[in-house]
Amino acid sequence: MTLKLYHCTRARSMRPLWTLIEMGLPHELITMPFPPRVTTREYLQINPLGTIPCLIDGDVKMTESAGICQYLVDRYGPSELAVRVDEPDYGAYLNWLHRSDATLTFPQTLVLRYTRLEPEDRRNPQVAGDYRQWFLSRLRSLEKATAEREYLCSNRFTIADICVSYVLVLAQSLEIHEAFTPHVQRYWDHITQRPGFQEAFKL
Ligand SMILES: N[C@@H](CCC(=O)N[C@@H](CS)C(=O)NCC(=O)O)C(=O)O
Repeated sequence: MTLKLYHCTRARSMRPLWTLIEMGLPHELITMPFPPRVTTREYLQINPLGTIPCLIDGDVKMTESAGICQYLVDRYGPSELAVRVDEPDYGAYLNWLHRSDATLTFPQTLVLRYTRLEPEDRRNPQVAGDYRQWFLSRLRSLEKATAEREYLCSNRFTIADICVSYVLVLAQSLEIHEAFTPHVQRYWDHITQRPGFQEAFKL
């Protein structure tokens, strides 16, 4: 059974795509123009939310990017990309996985929506500015973490790095340049040298 991933270039589906590439797992990639809710109406029959990613693995259907990464490493591991329950950083690992989307990507999506996606007359500089600031203050946790270590958990590259680095992909595309504080910038320069990142970034 082939893993099937629905994707839009450089959207949150980049997280599971990068994980699939790092793990060398065979998969079928379906790339759609963004937003699929509008460009690819038939996609709503696969994921009624209209959001990407969507992973299909036999009877399993998943639509949360960090959850899909966790599923892939646990279901198709063992993989060094996962932090095991018996490792000291297991709690930090789960915290970064959830923080990557709930705390760090969420405010960016409001910036995206109110600066670019809405029609001109519905754009809202105040909402965009407030959530830009919200994002930057939440991102201070990453500056602190990367000042102290090369990778976020267990002294190795894991899906926590994949999920959090995607936040920086989005920050770059939204031109939130202040996100790249000194240690975050060094972390980004290092992580983006990975061939897996480069491939997932361009697909
Ligand atoms: N929490 C979900 C959010 C998924 C999501 O909202 N994806 C965005 C793209 S990054 C999307 O599909 N937006 C299109 C839309 O809302 O129509 C995740 O982490 O995968």
